[in-house]
Amino acid sequence: MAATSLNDSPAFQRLHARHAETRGTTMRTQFASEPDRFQQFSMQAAGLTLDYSKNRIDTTTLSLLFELARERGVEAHRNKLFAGEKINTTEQRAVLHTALRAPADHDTLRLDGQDVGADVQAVLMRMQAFSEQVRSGDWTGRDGRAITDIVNIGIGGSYLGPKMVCQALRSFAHSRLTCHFVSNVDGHDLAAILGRIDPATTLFIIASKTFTTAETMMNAHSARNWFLQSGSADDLAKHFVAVSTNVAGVTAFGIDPVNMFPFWDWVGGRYSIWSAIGLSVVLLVGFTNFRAFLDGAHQMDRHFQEAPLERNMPVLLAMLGVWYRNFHGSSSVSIAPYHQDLSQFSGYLQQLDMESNGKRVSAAGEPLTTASGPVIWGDTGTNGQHAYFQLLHQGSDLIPIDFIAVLGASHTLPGHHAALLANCFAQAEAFMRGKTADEVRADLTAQGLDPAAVEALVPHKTFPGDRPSNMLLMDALTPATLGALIALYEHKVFVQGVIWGINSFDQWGVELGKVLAKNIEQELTGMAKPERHDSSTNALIALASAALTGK
Ligand code: G6Q
Repeated sequence: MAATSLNDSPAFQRLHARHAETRGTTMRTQFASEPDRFQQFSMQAAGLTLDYSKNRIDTTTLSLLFELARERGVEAHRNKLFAGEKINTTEQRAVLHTALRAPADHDTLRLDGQDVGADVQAVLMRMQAFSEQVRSGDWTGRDGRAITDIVNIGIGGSYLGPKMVCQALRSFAHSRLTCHFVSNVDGHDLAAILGRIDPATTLFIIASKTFTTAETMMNAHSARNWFLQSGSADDLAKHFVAVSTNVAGVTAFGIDPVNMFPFWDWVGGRYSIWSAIGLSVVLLVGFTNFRAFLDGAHQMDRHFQEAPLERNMPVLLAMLGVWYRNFHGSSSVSIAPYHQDLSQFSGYLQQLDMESNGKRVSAAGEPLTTASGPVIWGDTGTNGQHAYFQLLHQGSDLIPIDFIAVLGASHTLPGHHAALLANCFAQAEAFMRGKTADEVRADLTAQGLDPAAVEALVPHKTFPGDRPSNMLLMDALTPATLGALIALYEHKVFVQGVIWGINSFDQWGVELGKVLAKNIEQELTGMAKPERHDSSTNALIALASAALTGK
């Protein structure tokens, strides 16, 4: 990462000055005076169109943002990422999710003696063969019937990606197969699914990179116990497979390594959908579609590697985000997909972005002197409109929004898609334009309200506008465009990590609570004597102990 602090970067200082200079300029006036703003501030890559014209930018601000990207060494860091350098320095790991989606004939990479490309292709071939057996019905359960239900047991990166992608590609799903996802250690999660499935036609995928994650192990053991209530241990092999890097752990659990799909420590959990962690996706939509998904991401990788920073979609998105985070004080970004099949997308991005860039020290361990990763949140756009969009339009914070819209629908219900897109575009327009007090006054007067009533309502019905948004468009939601969309955000997050000087690939912040939970669980179950915690934690443990033990 860049050695100097971000604050000391000359471009960063100039951007502060630029922010002050442009304070009085609104997007509304810019659109009025720059008729080709869309042409100037939109671009295409890997099947995606990005309209970034509704941002508080002009060419001068943008060139300063690219200057900052260069000063922070974005190009050099990008090259290190693709070259397999161990840029996850706290874990001494390479970060090679891009190698998972490279085509078979791509230049291969050697990492610590491993032929990365060959290993990736070998696992993909196994996933293909297995998925073809399950999908054709040749892989049968214990009584000879074909598999109907797939239950992916995993959490975090071993859950969010497969769940989001299975949902996003549901129009490509095999008609006999349903995928379920269990992540929560809360038994209500697993119990609800076990109540709906037939063990004889269910395939469990135990998805865990480490195969030690407490929630996943507890759910996996409970699923196996449930299965054994009606079946024999000899049948386990037909119904349990694993995705992991831990052969010993998988074997100890009782899954034959033949039924284990491996990946490697250079695949971070939140970047693992492209690996065998995507097995549920392959089963649901088939290998050809999964390959198209990888290819879409690879197209975005190539664009990210090859396009100059000024025409580089992930870099653009990243630098716009930096502009709002570091110069406008925006502490969150709202994601608004206008497609029901992308209803899990914001949750997926939440992990990708917040686990990667939610850090307050630099890669070198120094405290950061500027703000870093924002809060990522959102829901499908239409639902958000009827809930929190109020705050986005008229609240006191400036929250940039990423709209995601799909021009074609995969259903044939008349009218719906035009209504959906109209809402999406109208919202983006409303955020940009706002509604002035004079416009409100004119409207209310035309409706016949008396002047006193008009003036009482004006402040409430005025919209400040000048609220920035990006619009990401694709012709259709396909495996390829979905792959490109995810890769776009991965690289955006990477670039922002470089600007802030942090290691985007570790996640130490999730560890402390895990350790404390282990201790408290022992206390709750009577395996250990209650420790001296603070008075709040002591009281909570006492209440829960009483409820759990009935004493
Ligand atoms: C992601 C994180 C984390 C991880 C889960 C599950 O980047 O590392 O979300 O994916 O903790 O870990 P396992 O796959 O090892 O069970």
